[in-house]
Amino acid sequence: MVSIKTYESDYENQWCPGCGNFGILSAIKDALVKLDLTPDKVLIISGIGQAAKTPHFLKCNTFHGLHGRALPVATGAKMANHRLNILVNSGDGDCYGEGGNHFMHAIRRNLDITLLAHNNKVYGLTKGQASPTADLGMVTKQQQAGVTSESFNPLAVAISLGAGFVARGFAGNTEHLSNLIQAGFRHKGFSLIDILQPCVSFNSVNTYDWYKKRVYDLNAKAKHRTEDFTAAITAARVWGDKIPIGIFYRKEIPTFTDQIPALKKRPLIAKVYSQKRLQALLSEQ
Ligand SMILES: Cc1ncc(C[n+]2csc(CCOP(=O)(O)OP(=O)(O)O)c2C)c(N)n1
Ligand code: SF4
Repeated sequence: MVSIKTYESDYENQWCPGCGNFGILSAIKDALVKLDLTPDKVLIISGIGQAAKTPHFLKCNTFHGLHGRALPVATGAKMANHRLNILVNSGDGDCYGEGGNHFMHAIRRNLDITLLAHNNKVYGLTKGQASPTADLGMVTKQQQAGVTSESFNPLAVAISLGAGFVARGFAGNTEHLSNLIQAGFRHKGFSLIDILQPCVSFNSVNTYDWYKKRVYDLNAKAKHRTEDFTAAITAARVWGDKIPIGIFYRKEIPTFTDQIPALKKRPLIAKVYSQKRLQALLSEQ
């Protein structure tokens, strides 16, 4: 039987005490246990950054890649074995900055994976420079006169690109976040969960208290219809005194691997191939 212990690794964790990543890690473990997934069926992939260290702390199949390149790795892994449940852990810089191009194309392809973007609005590992999601005017050690560019809105971008599952969680509400992760895993196709993650060392604005005063569950009342594209975009643009969390948009669309005939019978890794025929093909060149 799968339990939290099943997923516990013995790597030393050096995240700052109080970092929002701890809440995210707990929610991931809780979700994997509730989904009753054994570690052999799960692959966790990341790029570079504090968020990207998450796979070290989970005992299952893991891959720690290059900065911004978790999604291309996930694409290759899903092609090789489309039966794997793939979770990508990325920072806001890693995912929306360095990896922005891959973010766009993973959505467009509708790769069947769940992406958790730990959004602390800064580059945590490199000591707090503003990231693409930092709000206009935010002061950091590097942006002493305040951020001058508009904040990148990952939810609105994902919805407008046609992503089939778009949600926002909060690291300070692990039960709600675990439910979102479970729903993301169950969704067949690309699921994005952007997670409000306090960075206690380099972001003194978006703290636990700041979020706790503002977040509300978008799905608590039946008013928000997750199949309504316009309502989803409208909700994704709400930011300030009130910040919605929950599922913004949901739609089933054909996945990337489901449309590839060669993957219908079995995963590529289980395919028997003839070395002789391969040699013959290569020698034709
Ligand atoms: C191509 C490349 N550029 C820059 C770096 C340096 N670098 C390492 S971590 C990092 C920031 C990570 O920030 P983010 O993705 O927001 O994650 P966090 O640490 O906040 O979780 C940077 C710029 C790198 N490793 N590779
Ligand atoms: S620097 Fe920020 S993101 Fe990194 S471990 Fe510390 S609190 Fe977490």
